[in-house]
Amino acid sequence: MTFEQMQEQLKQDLKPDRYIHTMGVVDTAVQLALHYHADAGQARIAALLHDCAKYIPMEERIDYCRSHQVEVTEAEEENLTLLHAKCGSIRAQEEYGISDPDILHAITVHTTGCPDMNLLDKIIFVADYIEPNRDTAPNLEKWRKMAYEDLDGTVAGISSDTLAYLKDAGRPIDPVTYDTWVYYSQERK
Ligand code: DGI
Ligand code: FE
Ligand code: FE
Repeated sequence: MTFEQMQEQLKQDLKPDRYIHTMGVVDTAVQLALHYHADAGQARIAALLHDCAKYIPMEERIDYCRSHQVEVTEAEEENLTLLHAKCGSIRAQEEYGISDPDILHAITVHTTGCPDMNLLDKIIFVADYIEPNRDTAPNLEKWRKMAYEDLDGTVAGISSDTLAYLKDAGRPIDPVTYDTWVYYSQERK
């Protein structure tokens, strides 16, 4: 499949707002990849497909993972929203013909992050948060600028804001989200 074919298929898969968000992530991820000398082709595809499972019904997500031998954690069982990341990686393989493990990994970890991410993972994690169509998160302007100066610091900042938001909203925290914050904030001391 060409990028344009994937883009066309994705447009059918997502609601208009989600498609607009996705194209913002594509632009931002490519800019970050060029800036940090990562592979812009990989970044473009990972960004395009990162939310491709967003519409899979919550009640189907666990079975979709298990039937593809993908493990579901306790935190994911309790917060099915989180599973759009792992389901997205499966869907990228099955429906978009992606086999590049780097792209699939970046999709898998895009919501919680994880300790010791590779460059592509961090680019997608950060681009998802700072893309130009997002406007409700705190400190957005700060992270948008910092992303081009200190990518690891930006990962730390974004995970810190996400944890604060989750605590405030009384939503359960996936230990991986917490581990990401610990890893990237300690790395900086
Ligand atoms: O899919 P997007 O909306 O573009 O962005 P995303 O994949 O980063 O998902 C964002 C949502 O995921 C946001 O509402 C915060 C939530 N999230 C991230 N980490 C955790 C979490 N939700 C829970 N309950 N627990 C987490 O640890
Ligand atoms: Fe997402
Ligand atoms: Fe997203």
